[in-house]
Amino acid sequence: MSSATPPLQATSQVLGACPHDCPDTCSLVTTVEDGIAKRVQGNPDHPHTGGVLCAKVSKYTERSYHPERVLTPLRRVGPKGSGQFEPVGWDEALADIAARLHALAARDPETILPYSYAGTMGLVQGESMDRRFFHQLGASLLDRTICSSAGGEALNLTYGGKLGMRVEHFTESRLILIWGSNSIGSSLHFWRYALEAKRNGARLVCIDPRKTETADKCHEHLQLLPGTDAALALALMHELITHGWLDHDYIARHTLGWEELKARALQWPPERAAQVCGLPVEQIRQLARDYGTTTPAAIRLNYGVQRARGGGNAVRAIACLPALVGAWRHRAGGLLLSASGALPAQRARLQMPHLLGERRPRTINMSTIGDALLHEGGNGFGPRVDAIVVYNSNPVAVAPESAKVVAGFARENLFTVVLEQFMTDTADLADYVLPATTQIEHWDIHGSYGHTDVLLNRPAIAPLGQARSNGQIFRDLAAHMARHDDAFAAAHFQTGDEQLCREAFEGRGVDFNELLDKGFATLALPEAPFAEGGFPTPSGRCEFTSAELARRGMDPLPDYLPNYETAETDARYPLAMISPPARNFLNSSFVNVKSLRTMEGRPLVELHPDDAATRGVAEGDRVRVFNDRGSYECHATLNGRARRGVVNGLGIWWRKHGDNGTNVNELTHQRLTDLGRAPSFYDCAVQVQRLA
Ligand SMILES: Nc1nc2c(c(=O)[nH]1)N[C@H]1C(S)=C(S)[C@@H](COP(=O)(O)OP(=O)(O)OC[C@H]3O[C@@H](n4cnc5c(=O)[nH]c(N)nc54)[C@H](O)[C@@H]3O)O[C@H]1N2
Ligand SMILES: Nc1nc2c(c(=O)[nH]1)N[C@H]1C(S)=C(S)[C@@H](COP(=O)(O)OP(=O)(O)OC[C@H]3O[C@@H](n4cnc5c(=O)[nH]c(N)nc54)[C@H](O)[C@@H]3O)O[C@H]1N2
Ligand code: SF4
Ligand SMILES: [Mo]
Repeated sequence: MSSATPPLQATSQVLGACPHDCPDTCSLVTTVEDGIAKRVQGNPDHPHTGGVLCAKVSKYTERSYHPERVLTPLRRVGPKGSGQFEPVGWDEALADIAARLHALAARDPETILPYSYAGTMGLVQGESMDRRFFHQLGASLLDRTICSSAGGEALNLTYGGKLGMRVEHFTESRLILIWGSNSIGSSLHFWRYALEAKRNGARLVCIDPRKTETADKCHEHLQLLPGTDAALALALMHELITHGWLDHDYIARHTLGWEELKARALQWPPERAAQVCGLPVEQIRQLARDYGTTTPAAIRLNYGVQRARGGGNAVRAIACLPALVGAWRHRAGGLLLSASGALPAQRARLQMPHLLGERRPRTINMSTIGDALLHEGGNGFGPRVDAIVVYNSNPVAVAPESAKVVAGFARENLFTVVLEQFMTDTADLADYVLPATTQIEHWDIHGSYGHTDVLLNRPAIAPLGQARSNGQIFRDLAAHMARHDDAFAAAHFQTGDEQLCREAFEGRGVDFNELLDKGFATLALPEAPFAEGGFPTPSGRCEFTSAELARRGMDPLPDYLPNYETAETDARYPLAMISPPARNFLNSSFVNVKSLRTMEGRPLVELHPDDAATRGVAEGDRVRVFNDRGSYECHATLNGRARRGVVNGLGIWWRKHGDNGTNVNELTHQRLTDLGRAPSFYDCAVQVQRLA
């Protein structure tokens, strides 16, 4: 079905993997005719993909062959941000970049910062040669917190790892709580399993401040206020306890801190939570009854819950529920937030942290990149950041408090290199833009955070124009660095992308030949991970109380922490804004694909009709959404998806497509979550005003 290198025969089908930051990690089949990719489809032989792709990646060829692809290296000629660039040869660009990075490193390598996230989730194009390069350099380290680290740390503290149910077993669940996830939009293949469960008679419950497409299709929707999930979870515990809907045997054998958690939960009668969450008390009681009396019950938790101040505590509180009712005993019971902890990847081999030697560079949090780039240095921060190398990310659009991010990237004394496929908001502010390949042009290998298969991605076509893979770019950059520093001449800076794919799971129970043959391989993992306890925590139990949190001087039990920004904290901004992803974009990717942008229409904010009426706003009106940090102009829609007091600013448009050159992140702030040092994107108070 596939060919090892770009195909020689006239028509072929090449197996790949979807690179995007999505839990589904689909297996792709690219049809190639005469060296041109004609279409990208879902692999019918891969069970999780089931031959179906989302609308976005069905348009992948439109994205790869987009007329606005960056296909040559570009060097800035005008002032920063003027958008004036000239094409430049690879050698000239890389020689200059290497010379400038070398000069900075000779003074202090911590002045250099890599900035990358999950533009591709591939282990090779995402986190291999790049890391080797920056480790050798001794550059500042990046704390990659922008998405999942609050929930991730909460799982680590409670279960001992990012571990959970196998997604395919949701089909056998009798009750599914879809908690903080618009699965139809963001995890279509999980939704297919949930639908199968529904057909088998399962009850589906959605817990989300927004009336999403997913909420529309569930039996019940709890439309709580943003950032109040911990209160809801504690009230559910209260009901489980007072009604005796508990698995005492499981609690006694496999949990830590039951008496303490019980005392905490008993402070949360449903009436109290109803007040905090803005929910009818009967709805909370009913959910507790369903959860306490239905077996097996499963929770599909997702990242919507953890993007507020108390997001880590909320995930911890929710993660306690399956242990209380013994849901883990069944393979179709328990919880799934992320299964990425089970991935046996050879990360150290790919990334070579030992190249740091004795050096221990400072770490900069990607979620506060605005402040970091504006920092003059000193005061415990270390040196000013003088160079940033961005790849697989578009921070100017996606990082919080954009005004500061833009000001940081606009610094004339910041040397910025962006590896990109397109002229994003971030690329616009670069000194050099280096053309990167798309997924159908390079090798890669992928784990998944929503299922437990490993996928191989083969190149289907030759790189377009002069594009090079990230792996290739860092190999080439290392070759230029070697003129200044022998260490970069080492053989590990020459490992090719295909070889890196082979090394990624070598000796870890994943058969590369099976990957070459089928495109995917399933990890050998237990059917029900915690049926017999065995949590990889220090105590070996599900830790309701955490000695680690106590050691940090924090509350060892999960609790409800109110949002940073509420109507009470500042009466001028009475509306809570959340900014979940738009269905036809993937974060800020695909915003430039015309067919998808047409489906999304234009930048929107969803308002409740009552909140609109008091502001004189009608359907389709232009509005200004604002707070002290900035102003975002877009159009209002009263489509029934917003609850009273909450506005939904769907993300993440490119700033340059915005009515006033901004997007939702003009309004978000850089304060971090309780756990995991993550951004609190959905903890953001605003006001809305009609524009003439
Ligand atoms: N189409 C599409 N798919 C995507 C993405 C995309 O941009 N577009 N992004 C990908 C990425 S990077 C990620 S991390 C995943 C995210 O995957 P999910 O976390 O499943 O993301 P969403 O589906 O947006 O679900 C977040 C939901 O949480 C809700 N929410 C907001 N605040 C709260 C709250 O306080 N409590 C509760 N209970 N719910 C809340 C939002 O209204 C939204 O419906 O999706 C991935 N998939
Ligand atoms: N307000 C608000 N902000 C948010 C969120 C939200 O819900 N609300 N969600 C947050 C979340 S969950 C996340 S994960 C972040 C995501 O933020 P990012 O990780 O920055 O994701 P994208 O916006 O998709 O940008 C990825 C970029 O990588 C590029 N790219 C893709 N593949 C390659 C490659 O192989 N090589 C190179 N060099 N480039 C490549 C793409 O062209 C794209 O421009 O945004 C966060 N920001
Ligand atoms: S974005 Fe998600 S649903 Fe769409 S093809 Fe990729 S993995 Fe599948
Ligand atoms: Mo994310």
